[in-house]
Amino acid sequence: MSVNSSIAGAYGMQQTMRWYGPNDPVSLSDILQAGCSGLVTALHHIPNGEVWPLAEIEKRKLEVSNAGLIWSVVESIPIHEKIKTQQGDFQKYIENYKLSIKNLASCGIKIITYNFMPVLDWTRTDLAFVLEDGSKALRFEKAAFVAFDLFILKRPGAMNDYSAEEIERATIRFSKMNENEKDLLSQNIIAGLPGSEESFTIAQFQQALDTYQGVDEQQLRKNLIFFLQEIIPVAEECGVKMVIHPDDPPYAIFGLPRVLSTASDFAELISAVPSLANGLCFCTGSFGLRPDNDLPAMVEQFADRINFIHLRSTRRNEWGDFYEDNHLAGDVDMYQVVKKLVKISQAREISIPMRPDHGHQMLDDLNKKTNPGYSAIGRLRGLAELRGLEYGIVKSLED
Ligand code: CS2
Ligand code: MN
Repeated sequence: MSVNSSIAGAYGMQQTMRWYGPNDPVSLSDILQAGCSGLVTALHHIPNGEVWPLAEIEKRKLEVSNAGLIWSVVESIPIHEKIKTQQGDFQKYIENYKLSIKNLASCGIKIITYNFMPVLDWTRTDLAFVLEDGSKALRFEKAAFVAFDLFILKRPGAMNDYSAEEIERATIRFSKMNENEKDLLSQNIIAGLPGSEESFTIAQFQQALDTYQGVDEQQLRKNLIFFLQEIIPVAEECGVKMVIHPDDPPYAIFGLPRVLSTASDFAELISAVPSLANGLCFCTGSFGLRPDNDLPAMVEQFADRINFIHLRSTRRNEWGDFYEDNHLAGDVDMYQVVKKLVKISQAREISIPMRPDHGHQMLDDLNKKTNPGYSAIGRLRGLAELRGLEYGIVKSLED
């Protein structure tokens, strides 16, 4: 039994945080003290594509429960690139994936996150963008990103992907960068952010991009649906909910196709594979980058399939730049989103695991080595604000 409980004992959001395992500078005790009852973690030491062994799952589960927490969600079991492109022995990787699902289910871990982004997981250009209050945030600066693509990576055909204005802004931006800044930019984009299982050199990165020649959006979607047709019956049989995390950012980058950026993208997956085991990780930070994604409406539309929630807010500008703002600030209408989430949880009579998705590096953490986006204090602030918001909403719905 954990010492923390969800808001007022009502159905709503189960408070969780992500933990990267024994090497994470944030401890399980820190997460418990932040007020969490649930934990989100993955076996990052198991190479991408291999089966997660029962013994390793049990070991992690025990470690988590000994700390007074419940391992509520797996984030993520990565999808091998060969499954996304359907090359080589991809069927072997699908079979391995099924075994990992079964092994997790037999240990009682029943929500599994994954994403279907080609080559890169989430992408940012700046991991220490200083905000007015002195805290540091993750940022995506379009001109720097385009400069990397055109002048550092020198991707064939990249010029065709940008407007004359974007190219001009990138050219100016690049001319002002020194060698250190260029190296840091490359590292931020391709060396792998927390949670990504891949890390590349420039040459390796171009090779990885090349494996998508001939895999356009339509083909990638087909490959995702094929994968779901294979694994969802297995998940359903053992009571597991698979939840797909949206693309971040939710539009094409590096000429790679994207298939989970909008409500209609997910609706297509449902019509192809209707089982309720085919679920969604509702990440407001990712979906919220597109003004055409109506987040509260999406909560209603996918009410019976949202089985994991990432709450975070970004602020974008007219140039296509964005940074991660405070959880209750930025472009996301967090009040409306949380209100809808509370309502769907109450209607379903469950508590849906939620984590504050990223936080600012702030206070004492500014002097520590932290995982970008995953420092303790910034996430604690985000979680505390979100908890208060939910509490107020739950109470006012009772009035
Ligand atoms: C990121 C990703 O926005 C996010 O949640 O931190 O690491 C994300 O968790 C994975 O892409 C999910 O598979
Ligand atoms: Mn997320």
